[in-house]
Amino acid sequence: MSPTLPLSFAPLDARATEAAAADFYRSLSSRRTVRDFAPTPVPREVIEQIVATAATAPSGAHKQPWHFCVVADPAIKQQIREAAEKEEYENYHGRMSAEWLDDLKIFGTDWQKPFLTTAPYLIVVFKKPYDLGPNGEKQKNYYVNESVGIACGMLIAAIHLAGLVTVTHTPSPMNFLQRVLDRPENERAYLLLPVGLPAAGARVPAIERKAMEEVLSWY
Ligand code: IYR
Repeated sequence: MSPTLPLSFAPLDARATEAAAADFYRSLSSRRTVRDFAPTPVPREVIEQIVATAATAPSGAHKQPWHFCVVADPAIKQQIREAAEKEEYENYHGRMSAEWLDDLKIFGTDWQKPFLTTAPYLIVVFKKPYDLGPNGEKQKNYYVNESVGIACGMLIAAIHLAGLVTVTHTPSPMNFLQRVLDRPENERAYLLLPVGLPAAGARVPAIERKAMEEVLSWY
């Protein structure tokens, strides 16, 4: 039997549980995806704290199959923007279906991605389908998409609760990120999150979330 520890757990009474759940809902429900960033600097410590929070996510066999690259260097941001816009140009001019383009109309997106250079940081999340052992041998990871997806959800919540904004950007294909950031062969770019403060006067689409009865069924 491997070693165990007593669980550190602070129980809440029923009323405190209800209040805590409601407070957390209120905090997260004000989150909006933002595409217009202010160039205002954000302390590195805040970003480090946010990434530390994401890295507390549960993962298959506790393999923690993620790596977070934070890009603050303007030259590297510019390189990423150029490569992403090249791919997005192709997406918007033939690779995406008419139905897809129609679904995106309300967001007003196009192939240009100025947020990749205006946001003070780009967090590029990599997934690791396998780890490399001391002799370069492949060590399998499990439920990698689920694990990294959960970590990204926690990252987005941490960004929001720190008073910052982001957009979940998935330039497609995004393998150029592995090359630009010179990442090892066992890492695959998973998600790109520009992080910072919203531009003055930033606007967001007038859209609503689904009603509870559409998203929840009790049995
Ligand atoms: N990746 C493209 C297109 C795009 C796709 C979806 I689905 C969105 O919700 C938003 C955009 C882009 O970033 O413009």
